[in-house]
Parts: sequence; C-alpha cells; structure tokens
Amino acid sequence: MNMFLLAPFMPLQGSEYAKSVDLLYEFIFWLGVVFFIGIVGSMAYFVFKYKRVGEPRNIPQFSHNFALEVTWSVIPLIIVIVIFFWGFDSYMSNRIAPNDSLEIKVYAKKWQWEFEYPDGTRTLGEFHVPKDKPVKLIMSSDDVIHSFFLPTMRQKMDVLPGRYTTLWFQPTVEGKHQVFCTEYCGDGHSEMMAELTVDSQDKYKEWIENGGLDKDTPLDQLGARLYKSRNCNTCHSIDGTRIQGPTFKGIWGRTERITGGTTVVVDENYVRESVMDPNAKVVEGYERGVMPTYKGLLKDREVNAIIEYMKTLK
Ligand code: HEC
Ligand SMILES: [Cu+2]
Repeated sequence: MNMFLLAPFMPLQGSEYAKSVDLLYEFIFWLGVVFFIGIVGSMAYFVFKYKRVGEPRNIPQFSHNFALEVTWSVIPLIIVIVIFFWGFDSYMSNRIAPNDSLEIKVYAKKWQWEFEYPDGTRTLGEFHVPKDKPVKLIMSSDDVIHSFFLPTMRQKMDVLPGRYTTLWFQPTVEGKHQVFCTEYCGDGHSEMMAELTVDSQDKYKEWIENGGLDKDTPLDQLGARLYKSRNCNTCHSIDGTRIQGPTFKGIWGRTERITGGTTVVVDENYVRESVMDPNAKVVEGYERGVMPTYKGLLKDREVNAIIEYMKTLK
C-alpha cells in the first residue's frame, strides 16, 4: 500500500523533498482526523448518554482531576514538539542549497518569467533542468511582487523588486512541471505561468548546447530567437531604422565603410569578428565601444545561427 494516502489529491511528487513535505503533511492531517473523531465522537456520545430524561437527577459535580489534566497537557505538548522539530529540520534543509547546484537566474515581470543560465542562454516562459541535479533559482522582479510556485517540488517563494530571493530543488521525475505566479500582480496574473521540463542528463546537454531549443530547430529560427534573447534587438533593428547600431536589414553582402577609410563586405568572417571582437572594425558613423563582446557567451552554433538569420533579412 502507498504510504501516501492523500497522494491522489496532491500534485505529483517531483523530488525527495516533496515526499518529505507530504509525509509531514499526512502526519498532521491524520493526527487531526484522530482528534476530530475522538473529540466530536465523545461529544456526540455524551449528548446521548447524558440527555435529559424525565425530572432532573442530582449529578455529582467534579472540579479537578489531576491525572487527567496532566495527560491532556503533556501528550499534546509532546506532539507539537515533534511537529516543530520535524518541520524545522525540513525547513532548514530546504533553505540551504548544495554548493554544486546549477544556478539559474529568474526574472519576473508583468506577466512573464524569464530564465538565464550560467552560459548566457535565456529562455522565456520555459526552462529545462537535468534530472537528479540540485537546481538553485536566484530570483528578482522588474516591477511588482510576484511569487514563484512549483507545486510538484512543493516549492514557493516570493519574487521581489530590488532584492534577490532563492529557492532550490532536486528533481527526480522527468517530464513537464507547471510553474504558477501565486502573488496577485495585476491583469495578466492568472496567465503568468511557465513550464519546467526535467530532462535526462543527455537531453539537457543537447538542449543547452542548442541555446535552449531542441536540436531539430533550423538555424535561422535559432538565430531569430538569439537576436531577441541576447538583446541584439536593443541596438540593431531589422526594419531599416537606425538605433545604436546599424540595422540588420539587408546587412548580408552589404559593403560597409569602416572608420579609418577601408571598406568591408559583410560575410561570415566579418560577422563572427564583429560579434567576438566588436572594436576590430567599427562601422563609420558609429561609436567604438558601444557594442559588447559576445566572446564566451555565444557558442559556435549560435554564431552560425545568427549568420543564417541575417541572410533572411533582405
Ligand atoms: C549595446 C548595443 C549593441 C548590442 C547589444 C549589440 N550590438 Fe552589434 N553593434 C553595435 C554598434 C554601435 C555597432 C557599430 C559599431 C561597430 O561596428 O562596433 C555594431 C555593429 C555590429 C555589426 C557590424 C554591423 C555592420 O553593419 O557592419 C554586427 C554584425 C553586429 N553588431 C552584430 C551584433 C549581434 C549579433 C548582436 C547580438 C548578439 C549585437 N550586435 C549586439 C551595438 C550593439
Ligand atoms: Cu506575477
């Protein structure tokens, strides 16, 4: 028999911690049931036993029963002490993430969740983690108070503007897990959801190598996603307007005038160089040092993806 009798009424147990939470919960629940039946049951029994029939009889009065009073004080005291230490122990292990945790930044804003991995991969509304590895989320909010709720891991933590909060879990069940926002944050609050996918180690590796997409995604689509997720779009438009940097519209094969009087035709090598070492060739009319280097932040496949994406921007 499953020791978790309430399991059918609970979300899936996605981690060992979820099981320990449920165990304590069941303990308190069944304790409540025992006391409820004991108290309400004896009440009902006494109602019938001592119900008034005929003329009032003389019933002896009691004021104290020392043994009884000690019993009903000491037993509950022991029970609440057990609950306290059990809960405290569980709480402490829940607050302190192991040192080898995968650290993921979580940004909440009305009304979406954004995730950032140590290698710079960013995703919106979904994130992947490997099975059996501890994961630590370092969370902050761009606007109001949100709350990150991952029911299958029995984890919930407020996400605040101007302060970091953290939460950790070690998933044991592969597949999809739902994330909710559980702090009312305005119009789109009930839509503010994200999806966690717990992958096998191999599948996770493949996913992260692909910049947060599955490996069948065509390069130009990956490029389009990187253009936004790596913030190229804050300085480069795709509709011809000039922002901080030159537009990407029609960039492929364009002849560019470089500060210092030379020219260059935009090809694979030039794009790669511009991304890895932006100051090597500065486009005339633009400022040196504005574009950050993406060295170490974009993998080879990602640079190729951006190149393929540029080719589509005619
Ligand atoms: C903070 C603003 C900024 C961001 C973010 C930025 N760039 Fe740039 N980029 C510039 C500026 C300014 C120039 C022009 C000066 C220069 O060549 O360094 C430029 C130039 C370029 C060029 C050469 C363009 C041409 O017309 O010859 C390429 C290619 C390029 N960026 C790619 C990217 C990619 C890809 C990303 C995102 C991964 C990106 N940039 C992110 C500001 C930015
Ligand atoms: Cu919210």
